[in-house]
Amino acid sequence: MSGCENCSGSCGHNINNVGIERSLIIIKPDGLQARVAGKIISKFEDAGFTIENMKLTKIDEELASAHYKDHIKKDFFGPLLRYITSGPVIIMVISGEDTINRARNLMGPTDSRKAPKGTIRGDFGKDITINVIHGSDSTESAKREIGLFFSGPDQ
Ligand code: RTP
Ligand code: MG
Repeated sequence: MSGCENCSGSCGHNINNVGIERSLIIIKPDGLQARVAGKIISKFEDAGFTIENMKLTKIDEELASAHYKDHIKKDFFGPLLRYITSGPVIIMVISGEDTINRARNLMGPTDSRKAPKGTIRGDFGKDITINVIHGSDSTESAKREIGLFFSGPDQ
């Protein structure tokens, strides 16, 4: 991976463990509203991921737009922005082997109605927008998103 040789593992990879990756996970507002955050966290722990950081917060429009910048021109951006800023969320950094792929498999596909039972979206999501969880889609995205939500002395 280029550009992070000296990062000491602060980006989406760990220089000491080949295959160890990080992902930024968000339990979206519907997850807290339905009081299933604990069950979702348990699924990550049961799958062997390490929780490296976690906070309860509310995402404002500016941060939501930065996080979902690739979707700004999509027709679902308005509803997405309203949804993700609608209530408290839990944001976590998890790590483990092949984290990006394994976490997204655990989450299930974007459309909760198509997600198999046993996946997080299959068990707790409602539809293609209200889908209870976010997970980084690449190590590059993870690095950017972790920096966005966990930077500065108070984070
Ligand atoms: P995420 O980024 O939240 O982990 O979800 P994802 O990769 O599975 O899906 P993505 O395409 O990145 O979309 C981001 C979020 O936007 C909402 N969405 N609504 N057609 C729609 O109404 C639609 N498509 C996507 C979802 O909340 C999705 O997770
Ligand atoms: Mg995505």
